[in-house]
Amino acid sequence: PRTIYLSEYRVPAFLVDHVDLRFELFENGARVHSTLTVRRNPEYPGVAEHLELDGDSLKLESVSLDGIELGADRYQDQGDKLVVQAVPDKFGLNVVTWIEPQNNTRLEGLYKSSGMFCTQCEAEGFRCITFFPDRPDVMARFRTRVEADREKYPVLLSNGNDVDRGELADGRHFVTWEDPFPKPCYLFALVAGDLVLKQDTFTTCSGRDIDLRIYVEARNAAKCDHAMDSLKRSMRWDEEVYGREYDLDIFMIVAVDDFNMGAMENKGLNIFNSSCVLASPETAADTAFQRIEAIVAHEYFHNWSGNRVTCRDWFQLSLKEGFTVFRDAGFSADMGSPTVKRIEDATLMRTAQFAEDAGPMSHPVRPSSYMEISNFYTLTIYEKGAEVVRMIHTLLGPELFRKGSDLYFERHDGQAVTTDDFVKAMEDASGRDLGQFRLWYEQAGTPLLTVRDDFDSEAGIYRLTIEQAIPDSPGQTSKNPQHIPFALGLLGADGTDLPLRLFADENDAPSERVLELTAARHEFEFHGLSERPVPSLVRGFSAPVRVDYPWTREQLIFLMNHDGDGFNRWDAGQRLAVDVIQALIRGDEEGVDERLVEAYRSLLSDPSLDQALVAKMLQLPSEAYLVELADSADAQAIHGARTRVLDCLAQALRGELLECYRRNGDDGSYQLTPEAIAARSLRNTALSWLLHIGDREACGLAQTQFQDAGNMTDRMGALRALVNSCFVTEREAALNDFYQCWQDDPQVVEQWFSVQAASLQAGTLNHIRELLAHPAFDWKNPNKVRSVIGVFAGQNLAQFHQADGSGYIFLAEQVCRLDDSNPQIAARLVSPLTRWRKFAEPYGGKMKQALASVRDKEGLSKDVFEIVHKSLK
Ligand code: HT7
Ligand code: ZN
Repeated sequence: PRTIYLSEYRVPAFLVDHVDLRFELFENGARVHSTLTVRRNPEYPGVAEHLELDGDSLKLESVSLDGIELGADRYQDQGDKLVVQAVPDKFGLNVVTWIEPQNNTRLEGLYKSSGMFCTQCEAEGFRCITFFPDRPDVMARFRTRVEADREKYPVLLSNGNDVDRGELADGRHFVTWEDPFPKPCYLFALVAGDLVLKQDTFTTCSGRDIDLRIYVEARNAAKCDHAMDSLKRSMRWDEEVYGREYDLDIFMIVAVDDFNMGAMENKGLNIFNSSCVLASPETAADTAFQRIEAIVAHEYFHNWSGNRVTCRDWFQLSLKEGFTVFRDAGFSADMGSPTVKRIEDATLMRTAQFAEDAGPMSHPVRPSSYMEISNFYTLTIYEKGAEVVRMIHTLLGPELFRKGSDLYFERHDGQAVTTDDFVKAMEDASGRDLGQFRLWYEQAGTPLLTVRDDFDSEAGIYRLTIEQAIPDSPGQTSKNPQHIPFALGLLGADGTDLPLRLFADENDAPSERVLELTAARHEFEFHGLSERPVPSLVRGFSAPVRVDYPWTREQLIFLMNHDGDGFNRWDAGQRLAVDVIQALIRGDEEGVDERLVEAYRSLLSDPSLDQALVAKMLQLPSEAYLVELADSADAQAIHGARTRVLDCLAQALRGELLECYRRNGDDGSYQLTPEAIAARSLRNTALSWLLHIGDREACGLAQTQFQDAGNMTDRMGALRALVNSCFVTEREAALNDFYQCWQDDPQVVEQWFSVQAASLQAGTLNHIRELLAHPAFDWKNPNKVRSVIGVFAGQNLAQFHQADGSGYIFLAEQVCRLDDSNPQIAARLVSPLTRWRKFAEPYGGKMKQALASVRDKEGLSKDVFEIVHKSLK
């Protein structure tokens, strides 16, 4: 496969002003008539004689130019390109293609899912529908006529407004849609199916009524309320916080069962993975409700950050994704607990993005090359991209940031632009120089900050030295220091924040500062201190960096109890637990430090603490995070040490856990407030810890909870605790019961698969193979594949990392199998193996072997090829 470079970017030779599409949808295929209004791009350097259009898996039927059908000597169908020779400066081009959506298992372009037609065009799916300049800087107005059998497909949708509809011969009908906003073809969408409609209205800040529509299969009609409410909240929030009003008269969401990702922001017609839109308290857990709210918001926010202002090329993907994740994070923080949201985001960064940034696929937020763009929908583009925008927000402050975003939207409305244009708007609006800051977009790798301090008690000066180093990554060495906002607090012995005086005579010094690191080494002095303070570093995870500071366990316990920053209270608890677990792994300590037990005892027994924060603090660092922190990870040793800590905590705190369980009992109502979510989290954590140590009484509580639960959070909490316990009969009974009850609901069956695939007890390789053979498993459905294979390889450390390598061979087999039907999913699934360098022997070597077996598969897709080859380099 060919590598594409950012440095090769050229403006398009031809522009398309208008696209007229007509889809004839049949059971054995679809005919697509496309008429393009094309003109030469005056900005293109030189003269292009031929028009080149992208295509993929298309059967070309005819080509006409200005109404005259062209002979085969006037164009070449090269499969991935249609070259039309010697074209005039301005012309109409009509192309007719035949495609087979019913056989499209890649789920790119036009495909069928549960009997309905739907599309996925980002990033390069439109070329699977018709020949077109499939690049985001070609923006056109679309008019789309969809024709299909009326009975089978009563609902026919596309972008924009429906402008015409009518009957056709043979029981067929049509609807025509017109989108007034020019857009790149990746935002095109079409849906045809037998769907029911849930409708609502939103009145915008300027008083326009927007028709909100969610289309789902009839059986899901009762599961749309949460998505609809989330949508309305998002629309209001974007008006209030960013001044962004919705622009069309209709906003539609469609739920689709087979979908490669979470959702897609097509203009006016968002298409969602069913699991990211459908929810009821009986069928979806709190995490699903929160995810749905965040994804609905994310896709809605794209209407401005992505659609009105889009990307010039796919190297700029983070322009829309990073900014939109930043926006949806702000929304979620405002809708729930900001501290909890920050903890969740930082956890994802530190566990998974840092790992990606240190691995073979490491790439900058704005990459400079790729083979397959689908492989670049990564945590780096999304999450690190959002952190980069967040740092701009921190450096500028909320007012100047808002000025910058207003300027960005105003200046670039209707354009396809770059991350640099975004930074420039921020600079121009604020007057700040973000020259060095741009390195965050260009350099890959996670900066390591080494922090050391000393206290001069005579002078009352506390000195902090901070050194930054950015590790080498593929193709990048000797990196330059980056511009890092470093939020700092200093705690006195009584636990209060001390004033941070940078000068001896500074009055009214703040108790928190954002230090700006720009050099490889900085030294800061804080004056007027009568005692050695305890530092609270990188508060709120003010930058996506690693911090090396020699905290003592006493300091960490002190911060856990007193830090004024909730995030850092949580962080101190995590660091303490990591330290204890790592000491066990190294064999430096024989037992679990009593101080950890006592710290957890205080958390459990003090109801006056913020319970949402306590619920997070009680979660031990995940195995994945411990792997990420290790130099050479021994998977079984990590699992063993963490399990020992859990055992010890559960044994020592049995009374407190039972009390916590009772205190947080279900009051029968289902609310999504941070308090209610925290209560459910606490009672289910208590239950799982108690079952972890085989507590009989808790097993009874779990069985009762499982039977009586009024919501899926509690039912699943009980099921998970039972499935991970030693109570084999009870576990089997609950699993069978659950399946019998929910077998007709695909989203619930996915949860049933996941809970088993993640389980230490139930998730053995043999059992995973049984799940793959289960009648409810479907190889063509990405959610099912993810819920069994993805969860097993990504979340079941102890069972996946078997010393004989059987878990790796299993994964390699499944990746090869999926590579033929759905390369995007195969490429995502292979990722656990790419981390082979991180693991100690015998794991690392066997992971590498499994990866090599994938490399040697015949006819490997470009998607998997890129990942595997880069990982083996
Ligand atoms: N912008 C959307 C990306 C997306 C996608 C990309 C590749 C293959 C399939 C896909 N489905 C959706 C999702 C988003 O970030 O909003
Ligand atoms: Zn997005």
